[in-house]
Amino acid sequence: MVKKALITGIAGQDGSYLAEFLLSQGYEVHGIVRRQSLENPSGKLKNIAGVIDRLTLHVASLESHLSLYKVISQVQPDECYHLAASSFVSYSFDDESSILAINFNGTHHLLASIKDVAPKCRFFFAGSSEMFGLVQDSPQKEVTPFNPRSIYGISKLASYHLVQNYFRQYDIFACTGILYNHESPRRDFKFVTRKITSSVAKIKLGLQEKLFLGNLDALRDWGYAPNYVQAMWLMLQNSSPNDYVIASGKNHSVRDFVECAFRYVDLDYRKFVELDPRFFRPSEKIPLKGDHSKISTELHWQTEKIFEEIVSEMVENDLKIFSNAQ
Ligand code: NDP
Ligand code: GDR
Repeated sequence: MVKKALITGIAGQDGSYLAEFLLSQGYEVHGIVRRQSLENPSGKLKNIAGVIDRLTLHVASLESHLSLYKVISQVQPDECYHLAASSFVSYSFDDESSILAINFNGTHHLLASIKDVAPKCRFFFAGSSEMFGLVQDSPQKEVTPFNPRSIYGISKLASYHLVQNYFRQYDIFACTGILYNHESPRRDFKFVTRKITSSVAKIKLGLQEKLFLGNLDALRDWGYAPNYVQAMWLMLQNSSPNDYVIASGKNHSVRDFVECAFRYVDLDYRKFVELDPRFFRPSEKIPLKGDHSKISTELHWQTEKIFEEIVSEMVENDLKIFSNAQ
């Protein structure tokens, strides 16, 4: 029997890689997109353009319980990967309602629908290192106490608790991957890595003069997105639902990323980078860095691509995009 997978956020960075991976494993792949995405396929659906003919897309939105219920009833998936979210982290708490409506209520609508009409469906939830927030220890493990400081982190942590309770109360195979930052040429331009690599490409091609950034000393644990979606799949092949930290286990600063990206095109970043207070966020005293030993030991997941390789692949890709656009 061909397995059916449903991916929310299929046109996002992770959703698109996961769709390709599941197709390569012989799955029938269904994905949820918003109506606006179908109206602008060359924009919002570009990440899945290469495989769109092999996917079945459904229009639904995380804010609408009914739309999700209908998709789950119709598809009857064996596995559901819940990746859609309002994924940009803001510390301003100025848009709490919409972030909670999308990230928390959306997770609830999906789980409740699965419980009612597809209780055998296995459920993966994309949690985040932002659930740990202000930490006392580094690296963080699955047992590290959570202390989120953004509404995004709170919405992910609340969803994590909901996911655990759907397993305990209703015996749904539901689990959370606690994902640290992961990047790729499909990363959205608002995130710092893609902002840097696209600017480096444009500066090299003479299309941009300066790159304005926030805190260059902020540390992140950066991994490779195609590698992280394999961890999601492994988690749903497990004998029982379990939560795992998915991380590279290494810290680099934004400055390291900038230096590496400019070096790739033989430029000195100090001539082009300027600080802009608009992009500053309070930095962590103890950095977010994950310990992936549980998933490596239990599910044999291994990290792929070192930091420098990820940076080079992203710069190379942006050089192609912006030279073709000229
Ligand atoms: P993206 O931002 O690239 O993709 C998110 C997707 O969610 C987009 O396709 C977006 O659609 C969709 N979406 C947003 N709001 C809604 C809505 N209301 N209804 C339906 N769909 C919606 O994220 P990533 O692929 O990078 O991340 C995947 C998941 O992993 C997210 O949940 C994120 O929070 C989490 N995560 C990601 C990390 C990372 O480093 N990438 C690290 C930790 C966690 P549209 O294009 O229409 O906006
Ligand atoms: P993050 O990613 O907030 O970690 O969330 P982002 O790339 O936005 O920030 C990473 C670090 O870079 C610093 N920074 C800047 N960030 C942005 N966006 N723009 C800048 O100009 C800039 N200058 C410095 C930030 O302060 C931060 O320290 C990502 C998302 O994918 C979430 O969905 C996910 O949950 C977390 O990673 C883990």
